[in-house]
Amino acid sequence: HFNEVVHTVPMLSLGNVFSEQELSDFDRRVRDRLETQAEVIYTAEPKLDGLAINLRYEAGVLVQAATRGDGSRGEDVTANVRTIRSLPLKLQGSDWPEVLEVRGEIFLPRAGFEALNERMRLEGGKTFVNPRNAAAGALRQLDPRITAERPLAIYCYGFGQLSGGKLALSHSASIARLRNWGLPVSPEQQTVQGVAGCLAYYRDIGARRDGLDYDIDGVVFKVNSLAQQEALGFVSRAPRWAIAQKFPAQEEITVVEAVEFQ
Ligand code: D41
Repeated sequence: HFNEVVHTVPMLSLGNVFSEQELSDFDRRVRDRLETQAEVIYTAEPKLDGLAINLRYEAGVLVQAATRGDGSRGEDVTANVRTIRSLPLKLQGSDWPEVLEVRGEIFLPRAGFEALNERMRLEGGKTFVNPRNAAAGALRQLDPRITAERPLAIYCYGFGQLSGGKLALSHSASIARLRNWGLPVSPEQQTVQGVAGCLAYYRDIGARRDGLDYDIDGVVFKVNSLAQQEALGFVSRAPRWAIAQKFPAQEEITVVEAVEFQ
């Protein structure tokens, strides 16, 4: 029911680590490839548990929004994404490139999720298991009026096609330009120094996780210098300059009450 969109620049995936040792190994590989002993500057941000999207602005106007799909082809969900209140249909200012593709994560804040499930219960409908499923359902509605009733949000964190080349010399400065154009970016994004800075950030966000108004499943670190990003390049479909450090899976004890054989 949705038209296919071929991504002009493929949407990459993100490598994962699950321990301090693996993060340290990642940082070591980065410094070996860059042939530097100096500490690398990284950007750090929460890893939102949502849906990756590509937004295409032409002459400052949102003309297309496509899901990540398999990274090469996604689905055209423009009409639904246009209902996201915090997302500008027209960028502020005038210094944006003619073609600006921005990548981000669409998510449903916890408060909106609770309100939506409450409404679903009252209407006698099905409730959603978690905010991510509810966000995915909202994005796949054929009637954008239904999507508009679900309070979706988005934070932008990356780039696709850009006419006229890069926006700045660093990732953090590029993100700052998005913020100036009115695009929503994570207020939790910071630059940190070396693996020690990454681990301190991971612990701080981990401690504050339950107080955030959205679900996260880890943190993402990106080499801040775009020159260093270019020197590092990619392996298969993932950049060598970025990594997600995941939180341990949340475990609960439960009781098996019955087993029904069929
Ligand atoms: O919050 C996220 N889920 C997130 C996903 C993030 N903060 N940054 C990301 N950065 C990238 C690159 C480094 C490729 C620009 C990502 C993703 N990718 C990503 N999301 C889904 C697949 C890849």
